Amino acid sequence: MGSSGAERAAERLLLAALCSVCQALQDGMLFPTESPSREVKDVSGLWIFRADESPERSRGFEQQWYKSPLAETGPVIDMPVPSSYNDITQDAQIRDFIGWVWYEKDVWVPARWIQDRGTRIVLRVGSAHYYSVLWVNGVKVTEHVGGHLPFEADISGVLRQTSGNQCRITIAVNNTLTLETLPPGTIQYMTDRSRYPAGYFVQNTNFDFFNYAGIHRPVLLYTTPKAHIDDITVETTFSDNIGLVSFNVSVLGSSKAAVKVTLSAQDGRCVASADGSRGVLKVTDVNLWWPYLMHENPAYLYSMEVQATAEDGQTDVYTLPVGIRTVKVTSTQFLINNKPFYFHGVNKHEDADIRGKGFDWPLVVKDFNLMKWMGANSFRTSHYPYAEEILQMADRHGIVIIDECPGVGIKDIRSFGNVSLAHHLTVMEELVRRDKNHPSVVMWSVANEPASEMPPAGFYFKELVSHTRSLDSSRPVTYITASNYARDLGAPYVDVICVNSYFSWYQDPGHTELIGLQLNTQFDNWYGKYQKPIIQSEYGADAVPGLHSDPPMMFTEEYQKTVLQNYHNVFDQKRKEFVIGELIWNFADFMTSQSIIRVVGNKKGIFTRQRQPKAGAFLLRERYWRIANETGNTLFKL
Ligand code: GCB
Repeated sequence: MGSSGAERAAERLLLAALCSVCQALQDGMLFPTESPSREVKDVSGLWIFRADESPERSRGFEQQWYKSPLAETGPVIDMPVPSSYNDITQDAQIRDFIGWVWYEKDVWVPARWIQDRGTRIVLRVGSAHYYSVLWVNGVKVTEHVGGHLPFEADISGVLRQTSGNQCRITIAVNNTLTLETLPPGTIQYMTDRSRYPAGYFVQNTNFDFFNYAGIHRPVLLYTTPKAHIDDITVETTFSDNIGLVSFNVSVLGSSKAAVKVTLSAQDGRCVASADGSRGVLKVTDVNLWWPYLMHENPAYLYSMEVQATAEDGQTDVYTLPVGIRTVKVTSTQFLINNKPFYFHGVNKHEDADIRGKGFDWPLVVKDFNLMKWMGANSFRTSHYPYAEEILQMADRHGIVIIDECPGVGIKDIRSFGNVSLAHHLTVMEELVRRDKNHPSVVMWSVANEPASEMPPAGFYFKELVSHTRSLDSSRPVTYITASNYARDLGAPYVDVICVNSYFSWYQDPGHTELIGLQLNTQFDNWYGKYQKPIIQSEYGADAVPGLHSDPPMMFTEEYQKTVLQNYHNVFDQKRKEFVIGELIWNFADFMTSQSIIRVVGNKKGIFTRQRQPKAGAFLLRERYWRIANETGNTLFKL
């Protein structure tokens, strides 16, 4: 790539795409499900792929690779979807590739979809990192900025105008990060010709995970009737034994659709119904949605069926799981259903061998089994929104979520400007639009460890937090901080203080005896200044599995355990006061970029990357089950 070709291309695309995202936000983003009026066809699987290795990464656009089958314009390789492309081949150039890559798949669209003009056909990508452009049969149908949220396009017209049932889907994806993307990054050209060849560049980032790229979540085709349910918003509360579900349904394609809403219990019994697109359902003898280990019958979900019947008699049906629960924050507590909730959980990553950040059901189910095994009642989606399927699992298992946007590594003052802020607000809109109806989501996190001591951070976070609250007033808002409390400019705006610290690791390495003092000081400083409840949102130590020493030394399993124990002693004191949670960093080892402080990735997992326990996992298991029995409303057996 010559001078700043990739950057310029990325920036041009960013601006164009932001406009289309703003418009798209007027529409909903309901998870595609089947119903009597809707069909879903998963077109994930084996796709073909080519990285554009031209110096400017622009050959694909110049030669219009989307116009004809990709195999006709050059060599292609097999590429699974969903998956990151980085670890699939034996080629380090593909692993570390920066720029445009091209994916293509031919699919058949059922003839009845095309013939029935009352059917709307939508192409949806669960997520692709970072910029994406989509074509169907050579016609551009949409583009999207941002690596962790879904995007979709109505392709009915294109399919009907082009070649009928055959559908060639082309997706170009670019992982170039700029100062204004989330997360931010920069491309650096190396100009010393005695050390680097002409055109040599690297991508610099300030976050500690590998910048996996590609189509990370399923690609779906789905149908709705032309007049269709576009979005549903529910908010829940209760009083004594009466649950209240307020709903708002938006219908597109008909201005006079008749909407009917029915709420059913788990045994199929209808417990409430209403006519109209807005209203409140009353549920007597309500079964509340409780977190795992807080109640003997956690994660109770009702089923809300929405029917919209248009003037022509066509009915669209969409069913949404609904958990009835409340969330409140006081100066010392986090309340779920008016009862104190203590977060004993984990921070995760979407990360695994071979597939990178690609969605994978076996991995998701294994991770939930491990979380439940260890007695974790919560996790944070560090450092970006996770797949919707994961949130659905959390709803069904009662695992509480702090839902984080990809605002990680915001360290450069140029990333606090207006363009960055506008994009950050848009990403929060996309995130809230997607995740607002999940009972498991109890708090929004707008960023992780930004340089919140820089002067623009005050204005930036004030805007960001208040905008997020205006999108959803039913949940608290936070961001995760690592900075010195006295210099933090964003903390006045958040509802809960979330602090990361690594005493005896990044500070005073080897000195676990200092943890008690330093952690107490940390908590007292933050609480003294803000009088808000505090979550220890990260703490931990690297442990290379199988490495042992006694007395403990850094990188051994014993050292990781000792760090944890020292933190726990303080948590046990402070949770009687204002500490409302502890989230270990990290659930599992994960891949990072290569550096002298990472031994094939970050090893702070209490499980290995292959999900086998280290000694720390057993320690946390004992602890979490004990805490559950102390703080839950019932007794649980380990
Ligand atoms: C942090 C970051 C996290 C890192 C972790 C570490 O503070 O939030 O992304 O991976 O520390 O292990 O350094």
